[in-house]
Amino acid sequence: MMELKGKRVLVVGMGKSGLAAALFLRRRGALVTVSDVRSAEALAKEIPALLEEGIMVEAGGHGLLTFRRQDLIVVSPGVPLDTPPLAQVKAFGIPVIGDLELAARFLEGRVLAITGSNGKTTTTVLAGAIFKEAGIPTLVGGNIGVPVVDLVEQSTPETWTVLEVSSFQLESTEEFHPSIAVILNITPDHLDRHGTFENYALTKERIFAAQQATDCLVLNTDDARVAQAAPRSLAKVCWFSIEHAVGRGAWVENGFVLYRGSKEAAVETVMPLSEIPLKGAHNVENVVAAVCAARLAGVPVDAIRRAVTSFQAVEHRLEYVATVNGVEFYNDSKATNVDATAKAVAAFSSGIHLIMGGKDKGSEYGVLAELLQSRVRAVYTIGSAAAKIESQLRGVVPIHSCETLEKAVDAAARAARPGEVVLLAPACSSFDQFENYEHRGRVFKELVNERRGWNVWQSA
Ligand code: UMA
Repeated sequence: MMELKGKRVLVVGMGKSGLAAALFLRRRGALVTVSDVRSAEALAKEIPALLEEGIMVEAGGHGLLTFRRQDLIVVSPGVPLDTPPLAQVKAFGIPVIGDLELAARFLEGRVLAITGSNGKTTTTVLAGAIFKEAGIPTLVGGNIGVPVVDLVEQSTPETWTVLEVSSFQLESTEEFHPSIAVILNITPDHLDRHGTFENYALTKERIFAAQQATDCLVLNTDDARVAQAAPRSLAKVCWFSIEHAVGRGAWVENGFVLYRGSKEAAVETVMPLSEIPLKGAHNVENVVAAVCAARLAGVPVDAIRRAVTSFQAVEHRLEYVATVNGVEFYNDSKATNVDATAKAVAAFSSGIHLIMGGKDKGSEYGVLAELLQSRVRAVYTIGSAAAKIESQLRGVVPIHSCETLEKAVDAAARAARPGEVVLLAPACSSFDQFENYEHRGRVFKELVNERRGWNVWQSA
């Protein structure tokens, strides 16, 4: 375990994870400074609470001198490692780690870590629910919104910590060592930060970099890029698939989820697909991945089945909002990349009015053309990515330029006929018009719920 007492530690970023890290480090006796590019005015809530704890604060930018005077630097996930002062101090030999690595050095018990471009949150919450159903002391957190550092002090040698981990967090790991690691899928995302798809994929692979032969790596055999990772792993590789049987792992066959621990072991029937309460083939993948991880951890089949059957969709992930005048509204605000939007669209057979747009992340929207043509009646664009989306999807389906979510919901609701669907699945991040994807999803739900009254009034 790392000694922190008396060490000078700089935390970069004063968001959720930075605040958690700063307070944790302070409790362990470190001399902590937090640095953020936001102004002191913008951080008026955070700064007094930190000063109160004896933590120093630098607001309005990252000063090189602040960075040079440290024994350790802890970066928040959203801070790129090539941010100027960070890149410079690395050359002076000051160790730079992320919040995940910091937590990993103190967490007790075992870790199940889940990454992937899409489905991480649902799989993490579901795996956590399965472990809890089996009576295992379980903590759930990470990229999901609960800083992993906040779980450290609750962990014990008996705990399973179920973590959603992002490429941003994995970029700066060294010793992070999950007993079970899961890679759900790898499709283009965050190319603005990682540069190329291959760099992004290799960053995801860091989830198993410190694993050993006694650990397990669960891979999606249906995803070609994920499957390529297997030869680079020292861990026991297990597979999941919704398309065919696997030698060791979980899969779908004849309408059932099945599992076997090894090629020689008997096949276990976990549950019928009809009992999975979530919409979309991608959610079947998430369930099968969670089943595989849970069985590897020794969770009995009956606890898995009970937990899956009673599982509710996580907020903002293809979440049903309401039916207004026969039109169903779904909130998939967490569809922040093109692949997630494709999966959301694929969950409905036709009649979709799709709201897309936000802040572009260097994505290619043209790959959606075929899918959109067969299922989507119209696209309603919002945010700064609108022009790019429109130019890449021109002629594929009718496109309405709406600028704001409010106008898009209004236009889509007016155009949709009973039996059709209005789907928010933006394929972009939210930061141009909203605080984050949760804020965007909440605004969408409020707009939909307002329409419930509006429609009653209209038809009266
Ligand atoms: N900042 C700087 N310097 C910079 C960049 C940012 O000071 O160069 C500051 C910002 O001004 C801000 C703070 O850093 O005050 C924000 O830090 P952050 O972006 O790391 O955000 P947190 O609030 O700490 O949230 C992070 C994760 N955010 C990101 O990875 C962008 C959250 O994931 C996570 O839930 C939370 O930690 C708790 O673990 C969100 C996310 O969007 C959901 N993740 C991406 C995704 O899922 O696609 C990876």
